[in-house]
Parts: sequence; C-alpha cells; structure tokens
Amino acid sequence: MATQEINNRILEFPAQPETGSEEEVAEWIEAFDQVIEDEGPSRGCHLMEALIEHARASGVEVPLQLNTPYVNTIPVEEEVPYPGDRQIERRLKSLTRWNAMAMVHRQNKKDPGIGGHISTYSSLATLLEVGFNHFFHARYGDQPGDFIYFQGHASPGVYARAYLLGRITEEQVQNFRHELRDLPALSSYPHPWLMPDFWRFPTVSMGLGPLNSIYQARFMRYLENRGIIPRTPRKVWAFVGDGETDEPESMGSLWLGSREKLDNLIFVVNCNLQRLDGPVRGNGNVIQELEAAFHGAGWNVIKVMWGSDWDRLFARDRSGLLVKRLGEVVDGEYQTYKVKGGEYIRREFFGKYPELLEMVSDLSDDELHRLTRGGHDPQKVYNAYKRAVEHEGSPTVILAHTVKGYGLGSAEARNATHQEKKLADQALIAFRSRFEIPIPETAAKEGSLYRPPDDSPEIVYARKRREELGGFLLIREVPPPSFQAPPLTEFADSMAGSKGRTVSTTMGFVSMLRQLMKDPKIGKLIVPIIPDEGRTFGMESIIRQVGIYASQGQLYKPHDLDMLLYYREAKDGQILEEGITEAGAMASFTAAGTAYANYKVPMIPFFTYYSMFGFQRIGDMVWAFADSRGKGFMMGGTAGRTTLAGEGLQHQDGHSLVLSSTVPTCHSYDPAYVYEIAVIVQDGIRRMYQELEDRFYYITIYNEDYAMPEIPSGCEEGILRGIYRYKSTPEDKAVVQLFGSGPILNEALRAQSILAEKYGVQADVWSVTSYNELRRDALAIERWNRLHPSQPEKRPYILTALDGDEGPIVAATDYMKVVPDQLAPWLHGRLITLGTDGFGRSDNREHLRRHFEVNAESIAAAALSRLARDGKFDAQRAQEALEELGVDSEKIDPAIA
Ligand SMILES: Cc1ncc(C[n+]2csc(CCOP(=O)(O)OP(=O)(O)O)c2C)c(N)n1
Ligand SMILES: [Mg+2]
Repeated sequence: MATQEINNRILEFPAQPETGSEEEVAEWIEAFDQVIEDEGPSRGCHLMEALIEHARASGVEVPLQLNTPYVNTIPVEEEVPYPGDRQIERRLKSLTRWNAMAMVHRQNKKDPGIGGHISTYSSLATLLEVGFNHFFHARYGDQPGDFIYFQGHASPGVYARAYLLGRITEEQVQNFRHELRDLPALSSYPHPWLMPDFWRFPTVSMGLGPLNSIYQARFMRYLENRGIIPRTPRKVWAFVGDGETDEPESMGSLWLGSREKLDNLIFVVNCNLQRLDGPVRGNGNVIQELEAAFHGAGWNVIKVMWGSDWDRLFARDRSGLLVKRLGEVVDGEYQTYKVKGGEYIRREFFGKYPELLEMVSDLSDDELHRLTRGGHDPQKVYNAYKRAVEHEGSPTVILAHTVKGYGLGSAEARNATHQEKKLADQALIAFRSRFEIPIPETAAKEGSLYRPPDDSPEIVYARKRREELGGFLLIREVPPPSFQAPPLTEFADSMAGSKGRTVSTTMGFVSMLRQLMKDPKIGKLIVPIIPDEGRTFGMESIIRQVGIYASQGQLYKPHDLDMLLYYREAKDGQILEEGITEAGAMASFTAAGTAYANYKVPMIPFFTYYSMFGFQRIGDMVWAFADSRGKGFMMGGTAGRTTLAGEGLQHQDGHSLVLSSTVPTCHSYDPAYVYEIAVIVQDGIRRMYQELEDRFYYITIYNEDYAMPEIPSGCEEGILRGIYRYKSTPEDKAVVQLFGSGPILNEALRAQSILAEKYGVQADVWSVTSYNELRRDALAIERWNRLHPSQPEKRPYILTALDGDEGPIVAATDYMKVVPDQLAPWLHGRLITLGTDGFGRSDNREHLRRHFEVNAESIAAAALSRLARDGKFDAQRAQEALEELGVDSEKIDPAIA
C-alpha cells in the first residue's frame, strides 16, 4: 500500500463516524479519490483547501491539523535510488563508528574520568555520513561551503572521519581530551578557540546551535541582499538533539526562519527519543510534538521514521492498522522495544492486533528487532536531504527517528547509554563483529584505532566524494589582513567636545556611528544591531540614513513618511532591528562578528542594547561568541545603576562590568566622555580587523547629558590602558586621589571642588576607563615577576600612572564596588571604593546617588573620613562634615536595602 494511501486511510481512525454515516463518508472519499486520479494531487489539495475555507466561513469548526501519521513523509514511490556505493559507504561508516568509540574508550581506560560520549554519534552516524558523502559542500567559488552545526556530543565521530581521511593525525586522536601535554590534541567538543582551523561553531551548550544557525542563515541573506557577498546555494545545516529542543533557545526563534523564507537552512533533529537521564517524552511522542511545532511555525517538515525494511510491511497493511498501531505507541515503549528485543516487540507491539501478528509471522524475532529506524537508513536519509536542499520558500526540518547507542549491544537504547564511556571486552568483540572491523581480537579488546591504507577502496572512495564536493569540510580559513582601520583624525567630531552643549555618551556614540557608516571604505561593513531599543538610544537618524534590513523591502507606507526621520525599511537596509530578543540579537552579533572568517568579509557589528539585559541574560551566548573568536562592539546602553533614573530594580545595571570581566577575550570600558569612546573604538577596529587580534569590546554608554570636553592632549594611551589624570589640583600637591568612571566622574569633579572650597583638602581627579584592563595588566606583570625572581621587578601600569601621587584613593563608580576593588592588591590599603551594590530603586539621579553613596558629597565625605583615620584631618571635624554634606551616618546600607 502506498504511503500516500496510508496517510489518507489513517484519517479514518481518530474520528469515530456517527452511526449510519459510513456510507456517506465512503461516497465522499470515493469522489475525492476520483479527482486525484483524474487531475492529480495538487487538484485534490486545492479542493480540500476550498472545502475547509468554505466550512469555516459557514461557521463549522474545522480542527487545525498539524500532525501527519507516524510514518515517513516521503512515500516510497516518490523516492529516488541512492546514488552512492552503499556497501563502501557502510564500511566507511562502520570504521568511523569504531574509531569514534575506540577514541573515547581508550582515553577512559588510560585516564579514568576524562569523559567523552559514544552514544550520541552512534545514533547520528548515518545522518552525518550521507551528508559528508553527498551533500556538504566545502566551497562555493571564493566563498566557504555549507555551514554545519554539529551536535557537540557527537564530536568523536566527526574526528574519527577526519582521521580516516587524513585530515587529523593518529597522534591527535590518541590525545583526544588531552590538550595540555604539548602534543597535538583534540578538544572535547567543537571549540574554534581551541581548534581554530577546524571548528567554526561551538554547539555543545544545548540550544545555542539551533538559535545561532537560524540567525546565521538570516545573516547570509543579509550579506547577499546588501551585495556584500554573491548569492550561493550554500546551506546552513544544524544537527540538533531531540532533548536539546527542550531549551527555549532551540525553539524560540523558529518563526524568523519562515518569516524570512530561509530555504538556506536545514535542521536535522536526531530523534533518538532519549536525552541524558532517560526518554525525552516517555509518555508521548517527541517527533509528533516537534512536527506540530515546526509546522505551526511555518517550516517544511520531513519525517524520516522507518527504514526500507518496513516498506514491505506497509505494503501488506491494507487496512492501515499498522500505521494506526505505530501512532499509538509512546516513546518510552519504543525505547523498551529496542532494549528488550524481537520476542517482546512481537508480543507487545504486533500482538495487540491479531492481523498485525499475522503480518509478521514470517519474520524471526531477530528480524523484528533489527527493523530499522529511518535515521539509520541511507536511502531514506538521502531522499529527505535531497528534498530539503531542493525545497524553496521556507526552512526545512528533518525529524529523523534513530536509536541512541545504536550498535553498542547491551548499552543500546538504555537510559544510562549517554554516560557510557567504556565497553567491556565482550562488547568490544561484538562491536567488531557486527561492524566487521578487520582487526584481531586482542586489538579489539584494547580498543585499537583502525585506519585502512590510503589506497584502500574505502579511503579512495571517501576522498573522491569529498573532492567532488570541494574538499575537506572541516577547514576554517581566515584570510590574511588587508584591512586599513580609519585613523583617529576621522573621529575629529567626537574628539572636539560638544562646545558647551549637553549631550550623553550614547548620543555621542550614535553620531560617531553615523559618521563611520559614511566612511567610503568601511562604512558598508558596519552592522548596527538593536533589539527594539533604537529610540531609547536616539538612533532614529541612523534608521533614516541606512535603513532597517527587511528582506522583502517595505510593503507599506509608514505613517511618518512625511517626516525627516521616518521608519525606513529596505531590502538593502543596514540595521538589524531584531525586535525584543536579546538572544536573537546576540545570535546576529555572533554571525556578524565571525563573518571575517566565515564569509571572508570583515563585518564590524555594533550591538547596542539595554545593558541590564545583556551579559546576565545571554551570558552563555557571549561565552560561545568568545569561543568563536568573535569580533565587534557590545554597547551597553542606559548603563549605570544610578544614571538610569526612574526605571528601578529590574532595569538598573550595576554589574554588567563584573560579568563582562569574566570573558577572556572581552575588553571592557566604562567611558565618561565621547572622546574616550572614539579612542577606544578606533583602536578596537585597528586591533581586531587590521591586526587580526582575537578580541571584542564591551563599552558602557549612558543617558545623562552633560558638556563633553575636548580631548586633552596625550591621554590616548591612558584611555586605552584604563586610567589617566583628568584634572589636577590647581594649587598644592594633592593629598587625596579621586577616581571616577562614566558619569560618576562628574561627581568626583564636584567632590574635588567641595573638598578644596569647604575643607581645604586638595585632590586630583582621574578618569578610570577600565579597571578590568588595569587588573589584567597588573596580573600579567605580577605573574611575570613571580616567574622571574632573579630579574628586576616590573611595575603594573596602575602604579606607573600613579607614580609620585600620594594619599588615599577614593574610587567611585556607577557599578558594584568589586569593579574598582579589582585593583586593591596593588594599591596597598589606599583604596576606598564607593559603588552601587544592592537593588536599584525608581527615583531620580540625585536621590539614587545619595542612596547608593556615590554622589559628590559621599565622595568628599569618604575622603575626609579616611584622612581622619590616617590622622591627617581632625576626626571630629570630619564627623561634622558628613552632617554638613547630608551624608547620613546611620542610614541603612544600600547593599542590603
Ligand atoms: C545548556 C546545557 N545544559 C545541559 C547540558 C548537559 N547535557 C549534555 S548532553 C545532554 C543530553 C542531550 O540529549 P539530546 O539533545 O537528546 O542529544 P543526544 O545525545 O540524545 O543525541 C545534556 C543535558 C548541556 N550540554 N548544555
Ligand atoms: Mg536525544
């Protein structure tokens, strides 16, 4: 029986027809069948659609049908024959399976607890092999080929294949997960940071692969539509675990795929029905659940459920009962079938209906046990992939039914299979026999690697397949530097100050960005990214200037068209306006920030967002961005717990600079003035794109308006390294040093006046642009000193900068006290920090700064208090000063308020 027919028949089962209506139904079906026979399936489809529409218009509630029966989407009669040599490919796959397993097994024997996974790849092997042999292109003209997001836990299989093809050496395989022995090794999972010429996409943190791949496919279209790269047939393939789809990141952005018609995107969900602890949906059907979700989101769904050996059973299934039975069974039971074997399957599955028992009476228990799931049958997988690459107008998801731990004997499909690291001797021997690995028993027991000679048919075949697809897939090439950063003179407007006009650093940054986008050389490479916060940051002018990217152009007349700064969308728009999704915006930032390697075009992204909703919300994605060697600027807008007035507890950010400091390649800055931003951005572009340094930037920008001064001469190095003296005391030598960052620098300046005018205390004021950079420098120097005790001691920059400047240091910041505290080890007890520890409040800046004790009065009071303790100021007088300054000594500590 044709699958199409089965699909038609199965619809009879769920709805219980009312008595007497069978004849009527049969008549309708007959008439419908006639139409299909005479005029073809598309006519049938049209009729059904028209009928449903009519029924709805007539008030008949027609249920939405997002699921199809529990069988393959592609009917057997529509399949094309397999184009490859099935036998050789099977041998290749068996060798890859063996080496993947042996790699993990050996390492765990040698070094117990080193970890690794066997069962994920064992379920994925056919899905990858068919791709490697027939679909994954290595290049398209000058552009790299298809992008593959591998399931992270399947990396042993990816390595094993690369080993067979000579892309990686035996020594590397022997050092899987031994990366610190001065020998060529392999990282546990896909990490471009650790294997920069091999891996492109970190995936092992569940959910990041699916999300990033959607935005990657979208960014590819963006580059094509803007004419930056040629349009190619390149695909983005994302291999996703079925358990992984539990993550909101995996499923949360599916709509983008269909909205943007991303037919360059293919998801392959490895539906082995298990995750780490047990079944993904023991009491349900994960494949059906995913089918409905992807259908609902507008994706093309292809289910690859059953292997070719089921086809003859379906052919016998004249009543559709087998298909009905397949749809009745829940996943936990499907898993049990694989563990318990043929006798159990006969009894529990086929035994439910006598007709089904009869249907398989000529099959042995062993044959029943071996009935293949679709994801292990190259014929079915090939046909699904072919359909997917040919499909137009929407992304495709392939839901491939597989077995976790396939071929691992007693570990197959067991709940504990994910954690299986070592096989017993007997299991190794059984594995060797099942997959016909030509090694002696002793070598099997040792889990020896096996690679046939280069001229063996398998290797010759595999290489030839790859050559025809453009070469090795796993090569990440970064083109040599050819980029010239714009000189600092190009930032002249930002350096000149605001001539008394009050502006915020955010406004200053937006003007700078506008200028940069006009640059004839690099302007087009800038990618502004915003998660629905453009107006918050005053970016309307940029929207008008370069437009918002919209793959379909602007299909409506915006209501503000007659205004200068109207809402402009365009097919070649430059801005990525992502809507309210920091995760999506970060995924775009990742695609753009790695484009220098993935598309060989040095795109420069500026991701500007509400700083509170950055690192703490999407920190894992930032980590993966750093692993990917991403470049670009994260601009934390409306920064500062007391500068963002009114918004209160959930909005006021006093800790993003703490979180950003944890990312090794992230360089964090907290500038006070627009010229500081200009110096940092210019140098950043130079270092990232001209010098090809693997780094990116986090820069806070604030919304407090004040006059921006012109850049003082000679402070560029200090800005970049983290500190420079902004305003010395005009008279005597200062006895106190005041550090300020961001808008709190203004409070430090006011404190300088208060101290001088009211209390005769002289202070110098310093702008600290980055405690984080100063700390990293000090740590590096301290380490050098520790490792070179016989050589003259070096001094960290913070001490060189402060040379000869005496007295206590009061450091005030709109961030937590731990930010300045980073320098405490080198400041020998001189440091007093004022910061914004604790929950924010909705109020204005004046009250917020008093509450958090970071206003000028609190800074001055802290200086006097410390001088008093040091015996340099009268203690009683200091106590009175606090009162004069409105500093309440008995107020609750804001850190716990
Ligand atoms: C964000 C995150 N949480 C938890 C884990 C730990 N973890 C590793 S594999 C795994 C189960 C994966 O199941 P599935 O996605 O179905 O993949 P399979 O191995 O079954 O193919 C879990 C929970 C992780 N890697 N990432
Ligand atoms: Mg799984």
